[in-house]
Amino acid sequence: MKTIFSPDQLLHAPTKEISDGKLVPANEIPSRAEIVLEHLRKAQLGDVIEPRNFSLQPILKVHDADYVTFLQNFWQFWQEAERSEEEAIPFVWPVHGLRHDIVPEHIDGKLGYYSFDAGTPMVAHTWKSVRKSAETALTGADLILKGENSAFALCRPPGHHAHRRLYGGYCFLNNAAIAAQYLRDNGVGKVTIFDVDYHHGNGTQAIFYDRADVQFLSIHADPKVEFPYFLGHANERGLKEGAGYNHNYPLPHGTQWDQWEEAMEEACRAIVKFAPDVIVISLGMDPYEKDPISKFKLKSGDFLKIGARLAKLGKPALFVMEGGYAVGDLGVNCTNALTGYLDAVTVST
Ligand code: 6XA
Ligand code: ZN
Repeated sequence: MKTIFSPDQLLHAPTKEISDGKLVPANEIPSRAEIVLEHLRKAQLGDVIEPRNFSLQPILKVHDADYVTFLQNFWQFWQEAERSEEEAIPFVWPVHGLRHDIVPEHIDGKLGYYSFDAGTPMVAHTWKSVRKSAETALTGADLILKGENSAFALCRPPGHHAHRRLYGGYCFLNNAAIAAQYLRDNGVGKVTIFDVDYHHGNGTQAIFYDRADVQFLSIHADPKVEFPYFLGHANERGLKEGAGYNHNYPLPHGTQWDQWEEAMEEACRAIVKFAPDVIVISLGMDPYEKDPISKFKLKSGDFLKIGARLAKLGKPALFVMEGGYAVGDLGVNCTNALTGYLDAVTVST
């Protein structure tokens, strides 16, 4: 399986974030990608290649142009506003009852308008990294289009919380959604996005909520008690043509493999029924028992089982990395998911 990654994805390097009501050291840090690379190389998973350049067009199929322009020019606005801080954090949002139809001119208004949390700092090179991360996912999609059975897009920064015009949860561009849309635009009939990250993929859900050509399924911590809090309940089933194509499996804090696996089996039945041509896996390693910001209890070996079960679906698979912050074990867990997949594919063919 080829891995796609660009060193430019390391340039976004925030040092802090707001969490638990205080400034704490950032969790979504460049070393996450480095440790994954190191372990994939050790396991000889396959070649590591750089993403190719894309125009903005495939990104603009998923994100609104004014939002992309904001991300692209943000650091210039920040400097023009004579802000000396090296990390920009929003603090005011157009929540219930406030207007969304006028984009503020002021930098703090813009920051709040295009975000949904205070835990996602922007820094000088954020745009460069997030664009490359999206191009990493697109290059993975290209490999699948060229006939590869699987590919691993080592996306960092992650993407599944990003909406059409909102960033948050460490995500700016929705890498999995951009790849899925690109597959659709290049002749793939039906795409499933299966999100196994600990957190609900609210952005991906919202992007495809009224569509029947892209199925979305997510196994995650119950939003009643976990970020992102405001989306991810079981009764969100899709709208209009998309009714019935959205599946959420919220689980309680403390969930261990047996319960997680039951949800995965239910999700797999829905995937088989949908019969996609390609599966995009939003691969988060944060359901892991030692993850510092999560409360599920999956063990390193369980990621092998996740990979093997995905292989049994028998469809081309594009893995797109999302979360996972137990940096010491992240490389092992990610490699387990991918080798679990490859070993099972080898057995069944
Ligand atoms: C709140 C938690 C952000 C979650 C990020 C994540 N600061 N999403 O891992 O999948
Ligand atoms: Zn997560």
